[in-house]
Amino acid sequence: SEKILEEILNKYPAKVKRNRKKHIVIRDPQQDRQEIEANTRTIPGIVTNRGCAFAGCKGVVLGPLKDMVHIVHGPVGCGYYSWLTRRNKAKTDEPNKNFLAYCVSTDMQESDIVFGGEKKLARMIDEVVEIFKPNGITISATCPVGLIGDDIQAVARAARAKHSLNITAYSCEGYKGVSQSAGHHIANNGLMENIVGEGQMEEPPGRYTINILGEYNIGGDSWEVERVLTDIGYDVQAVMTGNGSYAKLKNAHVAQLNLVQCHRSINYIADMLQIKYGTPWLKVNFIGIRATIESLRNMARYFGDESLITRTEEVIERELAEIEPQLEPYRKICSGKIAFCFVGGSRGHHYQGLYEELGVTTVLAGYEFAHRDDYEGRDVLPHLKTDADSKNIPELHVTPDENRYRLKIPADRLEALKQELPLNNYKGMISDMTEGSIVVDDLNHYETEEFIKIFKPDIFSSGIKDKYIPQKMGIPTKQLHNYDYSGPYAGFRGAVNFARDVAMGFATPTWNYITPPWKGKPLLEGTIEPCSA
Ligand code: CFM
Ligand code: HCA
Repeated sequence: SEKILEEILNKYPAKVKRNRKKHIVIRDPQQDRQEIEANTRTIPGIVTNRGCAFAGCKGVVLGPLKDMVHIVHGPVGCGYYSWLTRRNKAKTDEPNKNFLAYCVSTDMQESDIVFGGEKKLARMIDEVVEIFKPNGITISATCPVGLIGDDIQAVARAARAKHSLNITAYSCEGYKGVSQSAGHHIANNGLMENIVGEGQMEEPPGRYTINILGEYNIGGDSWEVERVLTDIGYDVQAVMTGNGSYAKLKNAHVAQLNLVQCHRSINYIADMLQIKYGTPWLKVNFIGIRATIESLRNMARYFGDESLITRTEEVIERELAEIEPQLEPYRKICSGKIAFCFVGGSRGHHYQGLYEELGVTTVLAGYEFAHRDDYEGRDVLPHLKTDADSKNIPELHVTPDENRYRLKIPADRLEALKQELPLNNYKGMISDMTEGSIVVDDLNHYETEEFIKIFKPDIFSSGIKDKYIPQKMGIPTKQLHNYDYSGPYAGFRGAVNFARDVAMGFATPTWNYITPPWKGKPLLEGTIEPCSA
């Protein structure tokens, strides 16, 4: 495969080849550690799937908080782009306090760019407070805001004092980083600084109170996870941020354990909650049956209570009895197939286990914008160098809260558990991949086509931006961002939905009928005449 890879890369100019080579790894389990380059600038014009810092901040992390109004300060297109396209679902808890269906933008015009948009933004905040009476407001900056120097932080401070409401601004201009990952970090800092801990609760509401971090309720995933957790006996205080709310998030400090589903988008808050309130975090994965079972067992071991451990096993047994017969027919259709699994910053890893349970082997996987720790594991963190691009994003340094910092379990028990459970740890994607499989960071259009020609996958899972390339090559696709309007895919019942949808992709005869138009009829016709001159 080294040779084939060389052939693919040889089509590039030398400098591009040197760059891209560092972003591609052929898995070799004999090697202790395999390095990959990640979180660096995309080569201009190479056509990849990445988004911007605004998308990561407003679209991903802040947007799902349903009882806040999220103002997009900028041209209206940025507002439209982040208007529920991600399918982060929400149910209303308080009457008239779910604003997710709205797209609220200052709709900057040329005159605002020339003369400044601060006044317009301030007027809009007044209007939003008057019309919606939300529990809070976020303001997210788009590229022009930073370019013209609108001081959205000052506008937010003034509005906060005027309305006595949690109104905060996020300087997440699209260009702030090399991808949406920068926006996650900016949003994490802001939520930690302005919302978490604002609540008055001092004690956890239940015996086993947890937060779920990095779960965005795409297609209803967090509802399926919460159904099982609540049944076992957990109290879910806050979900960050799927179906989430300011009302719940402000008391997230009371949890005794934080679960981390998507490490990439929320690891900053996970670490800060540990430092400030003493709450450890556990890396979980509720995608896939085995991963779900392991996560549930690890949670029960953390709390260490015999009755919780027994209840966990009862629920697992009951759920398996329900889903196993449903999965059987789908497994028959899926077994022996091969997949590509390329998603943003965590699903490229998480879905491999679920595919495997259906008998589908992942031969190529990667992330659009994850960092080296999401590939190589957190052990790599001390070796990461901060470059000019990462220096753009301020680090927020928190300290232990004088009144609220508590050891949730005795320190020696925590240390012992760290040897057994992924507590404050994530081991990344690469170590889970099989020999000879390909790991690609920031995959592009050209490489997509080349890898498809080599591996001829039976299914290509990624997003809206690249799904048409394989489809035109006659290969079924599965969007693993928005789930193609289906879901939930998480937890036990979600696995059945996924199996059904993927099996449907394999079973449909559609793909055999695809003949590209140029194979039927030439797109260009003509004759070559001798040159008369
Ligand atoms: Fe985390 Fe996400 Fe993902 Fe992500 Fe995203 Fe997403 Fe994603 Mo699209 S937070 S990194 S920035 S799991 S929006 S819900 S699907 S790219 S793999
Ligand atoms: C984003 C959001 C996105 C895009 C999905 C896609 C999502 O990156 O801004 O490219 O198909 O999940 O909605 O990742």
